[in-house]
Amino acid sequence: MSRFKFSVGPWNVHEGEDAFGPAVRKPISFESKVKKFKEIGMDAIQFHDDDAVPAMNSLTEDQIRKEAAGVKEMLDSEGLSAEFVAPRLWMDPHTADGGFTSNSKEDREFAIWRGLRSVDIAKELGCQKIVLWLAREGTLCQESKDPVTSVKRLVEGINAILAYDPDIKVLIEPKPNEPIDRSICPTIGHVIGLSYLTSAPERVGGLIESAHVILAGLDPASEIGYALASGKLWGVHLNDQNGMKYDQDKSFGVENLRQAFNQVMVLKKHNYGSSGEYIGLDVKAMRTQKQEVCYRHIQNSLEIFKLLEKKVDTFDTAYRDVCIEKRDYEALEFYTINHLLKG
Ligand code: XUL
Ligand code: MN
Repeated sequence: MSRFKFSVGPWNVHEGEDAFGPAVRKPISFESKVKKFKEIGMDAIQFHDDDAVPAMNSLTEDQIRKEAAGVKEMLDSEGLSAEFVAPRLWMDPHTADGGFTSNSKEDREFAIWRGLRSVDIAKELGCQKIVLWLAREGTLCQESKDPVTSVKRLVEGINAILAYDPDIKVLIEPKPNEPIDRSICPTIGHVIGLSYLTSAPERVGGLIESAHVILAGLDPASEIGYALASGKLWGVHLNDQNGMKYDQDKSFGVENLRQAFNQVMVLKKHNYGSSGEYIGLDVKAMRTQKQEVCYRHIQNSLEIFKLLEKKVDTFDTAYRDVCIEKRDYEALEFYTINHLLKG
């Protein structure tokens, strides 16, 4: 029995469209996704603001709160919680040049408006976490944005969210690139540094996604460790990624099994989850997957995580310590691989 709680977002079951081709699967309603997530073994749902309240730009603040309250009723009836709300600041034409760091004042104000509405939605859903995946906070054209001004604008945006509600926590999800290049927060180190520039550093932390770390050429378990040591790991998006290419969001552990094992190891050993944090998944089905098996990647990720938990439990730490004592890291590596290969 896993001691962790698990979460997933509705975007993790999608129709298979990509930059080169259209949808290949039928859309599934939000309600039926939520039911299926519960059946698979999820404890909570992750939300973008407009997953909870579609077409929110054309609604009043009251209407937004009312719609969110309806979603909360639905979650309650399924016995599910909400983990976080993330303003979707990359789809809207207002955010073509970024949200908080756009060169347009009007667009920056729009980003803050969506940030504050995300807080309203989070309160209605009964959660306190706002996730900022800073999709377009960077640039493809270096001369178009002064890097110092960009950091200050980002801090201003976060400060506005922090000031709006004293219980809200902001979790920045770093990613080095895609859709933009030269991200302002490419790694968790940047996130933690930025947290101390805000008006309430104790309410600004991070959410680490395995694939984003691999895209930065780094090791997910090390990045997770850095955030845990800083007391700033408040969410994870476990998944996998084949090298430094486009963002693949593959099932957890399917490409880099040893790295996945070490992620589970560091999370378990250092009591991630003891303050209610979830093991969040951010995985996408391959485009080739048929309709009737379009949840398989979520089931697989959960199963692989649980199998790796058993591998962590049966890892011979006494033998590891002997190897460390003798400084025989070749022996330790062989033991680790052998342990993972054993049935
Ligand atoms: C993008 C990404 C997003 C965030 C949620 O790469 O990971 O799905 O996790 O906004
Ligand atoms: Mn993610």
